Amino acid sequence: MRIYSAIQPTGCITIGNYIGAIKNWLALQDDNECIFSIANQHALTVRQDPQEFRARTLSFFAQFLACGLDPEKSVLYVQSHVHQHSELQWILSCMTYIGELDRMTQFKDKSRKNEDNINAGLFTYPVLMAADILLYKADMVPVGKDQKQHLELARDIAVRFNNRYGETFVVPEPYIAKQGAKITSLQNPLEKMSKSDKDQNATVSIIDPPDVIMRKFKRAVTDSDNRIVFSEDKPGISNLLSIYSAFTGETIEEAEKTFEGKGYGDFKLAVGSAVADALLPVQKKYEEYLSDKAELERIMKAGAEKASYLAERTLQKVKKKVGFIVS
Ligand code: ATP
Ligand code: LTN
Repeated sequence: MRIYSAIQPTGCITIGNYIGAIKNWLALQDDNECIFSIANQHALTVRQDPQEFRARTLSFFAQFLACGLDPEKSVLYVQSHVHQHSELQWILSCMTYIGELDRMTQFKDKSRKNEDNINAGLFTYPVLMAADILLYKADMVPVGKDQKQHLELARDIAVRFNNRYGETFVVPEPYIAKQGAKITSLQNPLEKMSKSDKDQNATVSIIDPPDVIMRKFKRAVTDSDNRIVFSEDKPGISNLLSIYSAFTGETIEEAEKTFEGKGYGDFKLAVGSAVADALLPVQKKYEEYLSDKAELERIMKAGAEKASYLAERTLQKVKKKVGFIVS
């Protein structure tokens, strides 16, 4: 199967992104044709300092590799290196209705959070995402729950195009893991853990040093009683159990047993050290990759070449179908 997914280079890669996205990607890359990108054009919908933005893109790419995404198995690239995304986005935006974009909850959320910068890119963001996916004829798109609505729109656009111009696009299926699809903030367990959260204690980055990870878990918000069980009325504890389970491989039920009779304090420390231990080898590799920028850029460029080749084939077909003169 052809798999496509992407992550925006904003903030830092959190354990939410790791559990909800990267961990699933790693499991898929052995038996599928995978394409993963750093969606830096999407990230431009919020203001970016150019120097920081460039450095963060490079850092994200190094983190991809450090997590175990393998350029020999998967196509790994940076979105802006493949111009076909923007070209297809224009064509698809002429087939997307304003009413459809207006219903997107992420647009509403992000508009509320960036009242001084509600730009057109924020509004048409899902069309660019549809272009990303459809360019590569992806069968399946592994994402967290928050992206489900965008994916449904991508499917609608694909079907609409195929109906109007004849079979062109593969209609992609979402792949949302049952567990860990929504890791929540350590400070507000009712909200998703978000890369761009300004509260440093709300998120854990995969490159946070062990002492910082421990401190953040110690401060994590829990609930009033003292039972460590997974349930809807205990969002803080349930979130910590999900994180623990994702990093140790224990099921939620096993983890509940492990912590039976223990207090919240001990539990939070145990979750913190499970996360810190699991991330240590990733952090070591990250430093290695980042210390050789030339090699990093070489891998990036090779990925972009592979991606461009695939993207161009689809784009040529689309251009012909809509009636552009192609050479
Ligand atoms: P931002 O805060 O900048 O919007 P984000 O943390 O939501 O960023 P994205 O770049 O939008 O991260 O998402 C990358 C991938 O990680 C997507 O597949 C998304 O669904 C997944 N993801 C993001 N946050 C979580 C989370 N808290 N739990 C599980 N999966 C998540
Ligand atoms: N919008 C996504 C990131 C993203 C993406 C994609 C995910 C951009 N293009 C294509 C899957 C497929 C996000 O914010 N998580």
